[in-house]
Amino acid sequence: MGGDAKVSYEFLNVEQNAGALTVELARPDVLNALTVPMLLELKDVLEGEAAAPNVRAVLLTGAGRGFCAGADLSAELAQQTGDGMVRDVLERAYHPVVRAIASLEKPVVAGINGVAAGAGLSLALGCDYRLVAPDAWLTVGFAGIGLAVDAGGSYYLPRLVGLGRAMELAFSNRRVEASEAVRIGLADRLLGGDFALEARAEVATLAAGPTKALALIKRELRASHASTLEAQLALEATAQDAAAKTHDFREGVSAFAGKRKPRYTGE
Ligand code: T3D
Repeated sequence: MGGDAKVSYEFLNVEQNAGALTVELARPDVLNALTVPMLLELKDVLEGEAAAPNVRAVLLTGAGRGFCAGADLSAELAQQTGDGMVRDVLERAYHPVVRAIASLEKPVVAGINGVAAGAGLSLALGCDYRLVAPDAWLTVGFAGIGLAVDAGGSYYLPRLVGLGRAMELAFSNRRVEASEAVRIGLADRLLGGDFALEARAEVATLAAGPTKALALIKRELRASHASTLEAQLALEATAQDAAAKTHDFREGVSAFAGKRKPRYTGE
């Protein structure tokens, strides 16, 4: 898909503007609750369109008043009572999405436009960072219906907010307002004004950035939690070797010398 275009999937709205791809979860009547077909569509978009070289940053957000209310409780989840059925859904539908977000070599930003609950919050936590609307709120959700945390939430939550706070949020299942979410690291920045517009503008700015360097930064920072200082220094040296060979590095230095704004191409 080149230039400006908008494609409607069955459960997603996917729109590309220059190098920025916006992926909207689109079941607004149920606050974008997740079903297996919807997750498989999301996996296809993340592994297909989003991975294409002409896409340089991705925004994951929700249509309507919610970001995502987690797994669809009305249809699928209630029927998954057989041995291994939930595991199967997680491995088949949720895990590939969580992995695709983590491994995509470009920024993936969550635009939390409204409520984010359960696996909906987990997906947002799996993105590289989170923008949040002032009237959005977040809840870990799972314990509220007698479930353990899934969709990567148990990995990301303690890393983002610390172990004790992760326990408190997951046990209590309480509502976290946008301002508190930013204060405790559950979200990263509150955007006022027209949230949809501002979130898209931020991702457009990322899409005009030095894409290869951003991908290398993503790899470095994502590796850091499971790494030693020595391993991290080695990774930095390898990453910087690669970054220093890019056209965008040469452009960045030349723009600095010329006292002008750099024009990055992602090469
Ligand atoms: O195998 C697997 O899939 C395992 C994976 C599990 C992962 C999980 O995510 S478990 C957690 C599931 N999610 C939840 O427990 C949250 C359920 N939803 C809520 O608690 C509330 O809807 C919210 C707190 C998110 C928002 O409340 P509110 O008052 O703003 O909206 P509402 O009126 O409750 O919801 C609006 C509509 O969306 C409503 O439909 P209606 O009555 O207008 O026809 C509601 O039923 C529907 N809806 C909301 N969440 C879900 C949902 N429908 C299906 N599934 C949902 N999760």
